[in-house]
Amino acid sequence: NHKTKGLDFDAVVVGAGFGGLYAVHKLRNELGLNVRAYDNGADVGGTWYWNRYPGALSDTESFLYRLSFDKELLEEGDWKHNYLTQPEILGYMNTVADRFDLRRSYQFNTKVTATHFNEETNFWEVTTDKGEIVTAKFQVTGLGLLSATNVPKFKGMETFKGEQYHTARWPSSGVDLKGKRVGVIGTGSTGVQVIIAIAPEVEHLTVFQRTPQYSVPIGLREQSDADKAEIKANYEEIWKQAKSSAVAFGFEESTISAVEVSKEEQERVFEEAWNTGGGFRFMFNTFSDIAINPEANEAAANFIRKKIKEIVKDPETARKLMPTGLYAKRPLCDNGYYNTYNRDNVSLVDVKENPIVELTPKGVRTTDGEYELDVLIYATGFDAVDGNYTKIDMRGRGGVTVSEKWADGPTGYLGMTNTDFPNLFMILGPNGPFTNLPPSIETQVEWIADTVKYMVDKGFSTIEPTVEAENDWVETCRSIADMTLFPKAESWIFGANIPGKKNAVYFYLGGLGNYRKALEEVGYKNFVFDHAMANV
Ligand code: FAD
Ligand code: NA7
Repeated sequence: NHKTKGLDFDAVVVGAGFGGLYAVHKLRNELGLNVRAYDNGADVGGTWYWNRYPGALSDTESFLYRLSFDKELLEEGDWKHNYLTQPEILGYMNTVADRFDLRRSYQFNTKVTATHFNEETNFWEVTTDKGEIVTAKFQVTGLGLLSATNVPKFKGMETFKGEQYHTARWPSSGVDLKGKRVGVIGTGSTGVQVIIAIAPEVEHLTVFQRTPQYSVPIGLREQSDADKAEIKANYEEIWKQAKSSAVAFGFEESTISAVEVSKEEQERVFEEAWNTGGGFRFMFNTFSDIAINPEANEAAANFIRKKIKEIVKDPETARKLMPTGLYAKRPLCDNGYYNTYNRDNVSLVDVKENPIVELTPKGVRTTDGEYELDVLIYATGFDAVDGNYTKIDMRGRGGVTVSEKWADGPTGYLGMTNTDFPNLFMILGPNGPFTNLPPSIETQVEWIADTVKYMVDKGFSTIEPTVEAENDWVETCRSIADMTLFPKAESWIFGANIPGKKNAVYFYLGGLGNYRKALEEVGYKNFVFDHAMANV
């Protein structure tokens, strides 16, 4: 009913993860818009469609790794443990898709390859790898922030005679690892999970570690029906608290400085958090300054190093596993990682000490020898945040490409919009919140839907932020990041994990509560509507 001449759809939505699915629901079911959606996967799920590797588990607790907008959906939610396995989350995404009848708007197995803003019509022209071109007034991208895979380029990769898989491209038919010699490159969140899961199954597991990580127990346990009923009875409060907190992981961030309490008290608090489980909990629920004050950070780091030394029996392996740098990456948690190295069939290769030289037909050659393998697993992470954007030939005003626009690092006003790219709404775009993600995704999709409705009601053709507002927001993100220790640790949070990638501020580290306040306070005052007409 909003169809204009030459306009195929009111909105195109890209992505069928939490973000894309909720966007289709809001725009199509609530606003009554004509929506076309795409995903290059064969079905819904996004992250949880692709990441089928053994051991894949959420590190957000089950009760909070879901959408909150629908009371019945929350009420019907079910889970076994306090964390969710990949099949459980994928099952949940399917429930969401069925409940809101979302699949009928999607074309699956279809990649958006190009999208150009036409300044004469004010429409986006969206091209797919199936050769289709459609026009839409609004474009909502839920391309995923940990979605574009990072596969390092080793010499001789194509000569390896065994099988090679990236964890986020794990075949849905599974991979038979029984009795095989398996190598894993990477010891981030994913590597840690896959290592624990496959160690008991394989004949021998060789872990190629470049940088050791701090990891704490996840605290995996079953949740009784009574526990779940209590959570459900308190959901309103729970979501209110999460959305006004910083990291939205379901606890209050601590306000006590680690350096202002005694060593004994530090130890007690860390021990308690270690026993409770959870990476974000360990970093943010224990003390207020672990991610801020080097001394507090060192106290937490020392505690974890001490645990590694206690758990790992072989002193040389323990030494290699002990990180020496700051505890300032996304805080990991695991279900028995360090203990896995006490198994006879698991060995650790430090590829910082002995770098990988090449892949050979038989396996991996490092500077200290050749490791023969049947299967090599890349747990090497993602080209995070902008990785899927720069893969699309995306052009805004004046034909500027997104790669040109983001030459100094990707930017997004409020994490969602961009000057030069009118009517483009990014879900989890650059400079958005760093949290348990579903509540941030919901916050953004709700803002996007409200904004679209506002435009439709007022009859506006275009919206874009002002240059000043975008620059100020990027500056705000930079200054908040600089108050923390995170920029000093090399990780995907600042683009430091990809060779040649711009080291920039990719997130708003001010917390979800403050982010939501910022959205409320800003209103539309930093946006320009119908820019072209204003300039006539
Ligand atoms: P995604 O779920 O990544 O979906 C994006 C979709 O867009 C993908 O299907 C992709 O193929 C598609 N797409 C991209 N580009 C194109 C294109 N050009 N054309 C067509 N389709 C395209 N977050 C947490 O908060 N807690 C956790 O415990 C947690 N665990 C995680 C574990 C793993 C292993 C990974 C990889 C991520 C985890 N995350 C976690 C982050 C997770 O990505 C988000 O929580 C959330 O799933 C993101 O949803 P999304 O809809 O924004 O993107
Ligand atoms: P991460 O956290 O980026 O971890 C990737 C791992 O792969 C990390 O240990 C890297 O070592 C290692 N890596 C990457 N490239 C290489 C090369 N070339 N050689 C050796 N080792 C390499 O990705 P994850 O998938 O584990 O987690 C990402 C997020 O997704 C996570 O926070 C969850 O939210 C889900 P490095 O540390 O760079 O030395």
